[in-house]
Amino acid sequence: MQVGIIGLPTAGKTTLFNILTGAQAETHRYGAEKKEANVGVAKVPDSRLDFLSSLYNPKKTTPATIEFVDVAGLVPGEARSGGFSPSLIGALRQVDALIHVVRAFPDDELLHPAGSINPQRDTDELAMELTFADLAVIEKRIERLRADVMKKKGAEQVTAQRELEVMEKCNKALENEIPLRDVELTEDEKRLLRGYTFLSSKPLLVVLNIGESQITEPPTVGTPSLALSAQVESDIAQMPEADRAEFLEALSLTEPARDRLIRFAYESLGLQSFFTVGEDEVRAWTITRGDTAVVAASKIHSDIARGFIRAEVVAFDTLKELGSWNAAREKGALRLEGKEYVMQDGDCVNFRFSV
Ligand SMILES: Nc1nc2c(ncn2[C@@H]2O[C@H](COP(=O)(O)OP(=O)(O)O)[C@@H](O)[C@H]2O)c(=O)[nH]1
Ligand SMILES: [Mg+2]
Repeated sequence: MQVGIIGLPTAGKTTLFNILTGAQAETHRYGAEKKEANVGVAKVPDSRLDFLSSLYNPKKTTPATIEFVDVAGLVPGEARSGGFSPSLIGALRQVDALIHVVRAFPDDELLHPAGSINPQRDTDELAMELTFADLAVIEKRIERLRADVMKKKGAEQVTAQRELEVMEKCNKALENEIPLRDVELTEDEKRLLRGYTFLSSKPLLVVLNIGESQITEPPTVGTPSLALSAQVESDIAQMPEADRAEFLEALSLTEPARDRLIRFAYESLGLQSFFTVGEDEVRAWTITRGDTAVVAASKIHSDIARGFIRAEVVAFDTLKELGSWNAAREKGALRLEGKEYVMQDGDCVNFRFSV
């Protein structure tokens, strides 16, 4: 799973990327932003995993992870002159979700590329650029499909006709500035769109990068957003653990934003975790909401999915309450589930399989 971090130069993307991944990629203050992307991995914080680890004391504890890509190269106003650059679009198509970093912090010595600080404008413009990029693809596709509907016969014609209808529905939404993620689609329609990588259909989180003075009263933009000060968060991350509490309190912050942001990204991607436990390893595994037990098994090993017999499942809260796997078994809290069982967030699982 990969989350792209995008936004205008000086928004604080690379600063945020470093906080999330613990990397030390170069931020910039003067001159142009470098064009290469930074890629790094963040561990998904999960107090449940911490608890299980304290319960089992395993040799190894492995958290779920998300990959973040700091995608540079956004130039303001590009949409109006024909869209994102092809290389930027290519990079954005690869990711599963987007974090848009919007600059709200003032700094007279750090020139905003549009000449002024205006978070609402920057938020709206990026949303529009995503919409334009999708419109360009859809308009071309519609032309093609119309021709196919005229030319083709039988089943092929029916298929083309169906796809054309979905495309026209999407086209209409985009023309009304509705991103594709907000368009209601039937399962059939979703299937027809699966091969496309529309940018406005990806989950999008707006992060407002605020100045220290704005922490108590952050500005808002019309869409759901998370306000944090990348500078402050970066200072916290570099500070000895012992000094953090006092520093947070002095700024009226309850916790670093890092963990909250990673969890938010995880959830907005529709992801959830299941756990495997034991003395060797306690581990969180990533699945998508709605995944079945056999899909979960395949994340661990294809053999486990192939030879799947039953999954022994106990909810995290139950395991925590009862204190051990054996206690759960004795109390009858351990369920035996089949391949088609729909996994719940926080399930602790032991797969029985034979190969
Ligand atoms: N005052 C202030 N400066 C920041 C903040 N976040 C980033 N910066 C500074 O803004 C400049 C650009 O940051 P960078 O992360 O390179 O932005 P990018 O161009 O979006 O990757 C750097 O000099 C950062 O130190 C912030 O929250 N407050
Ligand atoms: Mg950068």
